[in-house]
Amino acid sequence: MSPEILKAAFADNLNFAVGRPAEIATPEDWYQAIAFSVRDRIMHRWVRQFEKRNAPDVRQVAYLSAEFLPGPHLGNSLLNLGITDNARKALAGQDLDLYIGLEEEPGLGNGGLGRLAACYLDSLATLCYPATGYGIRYEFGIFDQSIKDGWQVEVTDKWLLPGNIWEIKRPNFAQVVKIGGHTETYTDEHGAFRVRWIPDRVVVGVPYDTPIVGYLSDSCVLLRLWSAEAAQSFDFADFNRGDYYGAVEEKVFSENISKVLYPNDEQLEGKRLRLEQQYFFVACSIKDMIRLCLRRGSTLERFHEMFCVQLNDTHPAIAVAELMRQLVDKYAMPWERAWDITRRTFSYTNHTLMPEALEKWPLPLFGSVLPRHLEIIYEINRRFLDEVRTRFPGDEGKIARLSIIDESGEKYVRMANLAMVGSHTVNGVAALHSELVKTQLFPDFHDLDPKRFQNVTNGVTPRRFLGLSNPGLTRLIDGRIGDSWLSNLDRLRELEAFAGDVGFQQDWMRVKLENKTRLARIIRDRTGVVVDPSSLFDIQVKRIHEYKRQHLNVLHIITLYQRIKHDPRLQITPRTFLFGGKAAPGYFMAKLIIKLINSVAETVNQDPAVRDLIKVVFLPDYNVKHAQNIYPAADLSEQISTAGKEASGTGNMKLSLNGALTIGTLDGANVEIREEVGAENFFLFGLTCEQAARLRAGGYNPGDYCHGDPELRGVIELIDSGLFSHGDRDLFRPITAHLLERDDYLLMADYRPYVNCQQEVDHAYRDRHHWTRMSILNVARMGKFSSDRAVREYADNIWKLKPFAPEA
Ligand code: GLS
Repeated sequence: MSPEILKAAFADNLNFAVGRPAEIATPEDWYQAIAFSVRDRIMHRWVRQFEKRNAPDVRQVAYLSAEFLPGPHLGNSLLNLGITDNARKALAGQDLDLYIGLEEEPGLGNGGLGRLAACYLDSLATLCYPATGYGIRYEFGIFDQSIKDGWQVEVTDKWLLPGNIWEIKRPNFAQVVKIGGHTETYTDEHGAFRVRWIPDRVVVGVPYDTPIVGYLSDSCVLLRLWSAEAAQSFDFADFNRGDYYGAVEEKVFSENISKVLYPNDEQLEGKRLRLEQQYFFVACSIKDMIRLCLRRGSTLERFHEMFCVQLNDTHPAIAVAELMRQLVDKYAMPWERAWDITRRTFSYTNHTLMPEALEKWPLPLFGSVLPRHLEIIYEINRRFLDEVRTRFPGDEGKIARLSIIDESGEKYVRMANLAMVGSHTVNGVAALHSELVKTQLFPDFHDLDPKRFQNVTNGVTPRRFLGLSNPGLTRLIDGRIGDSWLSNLDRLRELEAFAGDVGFQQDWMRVKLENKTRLARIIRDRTGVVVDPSSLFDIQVKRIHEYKRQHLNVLHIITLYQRIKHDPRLQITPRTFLFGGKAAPGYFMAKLIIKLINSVAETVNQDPAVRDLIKVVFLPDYNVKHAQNIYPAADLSEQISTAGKEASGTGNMKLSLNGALTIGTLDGANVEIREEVGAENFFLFGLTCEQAARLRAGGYNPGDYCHGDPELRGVIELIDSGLFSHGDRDLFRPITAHLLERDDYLLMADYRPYVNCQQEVDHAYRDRHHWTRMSILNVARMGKFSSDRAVREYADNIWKLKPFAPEA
């Protein structure tokens, strides 16, 4: 698409869609005009593919996810369409990057899980798989984080306020969803015994569609997000009686369902509204698939041939019971047949072993929201447990563990067991995690049917996280190995040949320095802290969680601080420690860790004795947009979770892909990253998963580690002395007391190995050529972690899905 054509398109859209004369157009107006022009081009592709996508023999994947975190669309869509340079030319002197930067991102997810879903949509589109991502159009996404006095403050995310150009409302495909009430039996016209659900209320789900275009592939996938509306938004009967508020009440009540994203990562929020959200989007999506299946002239007997449905964690697991309800109650299919179709339709990805994330709903609550589903789940469970009993007669313990209903105390519906029973395949998200899913999480299910278990190691899209975020490095790589690596990441291997090339290393260092200089400016503008771009940028960006151990990182910082204070002539590699991440609003310890980081930053950054050898920064409001500025500037990537706790991680991949070296434990995908990049190019420390388990089993006493290590003791004492809290000795006591008394995440045991490993990092960074060689090798060996590879594995091994050729 030539610059002239784009120029005309921008002008047309400024005129017709935005309605502003060029002379007075603001940057926001220009952003809109460009976005409309890009959307037009995506729509063109979308419409052109319509018939192919909807051909009777085309099988589709439906990716059901309560979270999608796509990031701003404009920059990525320009890149994927291959028109960034021409768009720049078309704007002749105007600042395209400024316009791209104006876009509000849809924060419809908490962290890794939602971002993974977005990476998979990018790869599904790029590889031309027919796919739809189904989710919720939250009016308010993840809160914006600001920092006041070192504490996190949550601010409502009003992402829809400026309007959302990328979505198209489709009221003609709206679905009605029932909630609450009771069930009744009746006899149908053929004399058959049937059940119907009489709800308390109904809401309408209206889909909003965002087409996602693939990278230079001409193909699109759809992100279809459901928004809740009242079935009847204004009750004239109430209004005429003079009850104005009553008349709009139902509207407010119904719209609540898609109002706000629950801001917890890896934590169950057992609230009625959350269950309603889950059911709402699942019911709309299943009905939408049934509609599409019937429209294509197929019968529901072939539903599983038309659709495979991936459950992104247990949040959409109610889909198993919903499909059964539709097939049995609405379409009068015999139970056995419906169950066979259901089992062939679903597959389930587990994303966490954290017990607090495993969803279970109190039975009375579940029954009051979904009375018919509870009956269906009982029947699924009864039949399933009968089978188990024939295989393991008399093993009541096993039956209790496998049951979808937890009856050990107060009764619960276990969503993971429902997902397991209703799926043909379950997978974990990294090799280690998939092993732990078999051995720790679902050992009884594994005994029952080991063939059902698979691993698909996560991947990330190199388009957004290298091509778009790091244009300098992209150009440098293109210059050596051509540009086809962006859709075939294994080709980065060709960079290995240049790892020792001094000229290439210098270019590599130059690009990194430019990226760091840019980030240093952002840090200064957003926090007021001045950092030196030539210092080592040591970065930990991710949700704040005790298991991710941001506070272990802080213990190291205080260790260095202590050393510098004790020895005024000490020479260490100057470092900038950068943190970013949100804490769940109700997670006290995580919020206190943010306060600790900011308090240590305040003390250390101002202390002249530190001689600027270390700087500590907490960059507020970590989100996709900010991540894109941070990854390219990282020298060191902190992946320091307690072994066995991080299912995979994906930030670890993005940072390494941008040339950061990892300091990490043998946890999640770190294990595979280390395998790929080579042990000599990875800073490993800490307990393994088995060692951690043994330590705990043997009666772990964290206090012993502290008392046996004067330096560690000094660090803890310094925190308790009130030095970082204006003399308040109690402020951080919940953290230090927990570390000394319980230390669930084994920081005390891993402290010394971590600090020693950091010393190796310090030394390694002094040899810049060697460091750069390691950095190049990290990038060269990241091919495995492309989401294209992951999506192909899902398609081949789980979904049995074929790409379609987008060109007619
Ligand atoms: C998560 C895991 O914690 C991450 O390790 C994983 O990379 C991600 C995607 O698989 O899923 N699970 C979760 O609930 N939030 C996550 O980020």
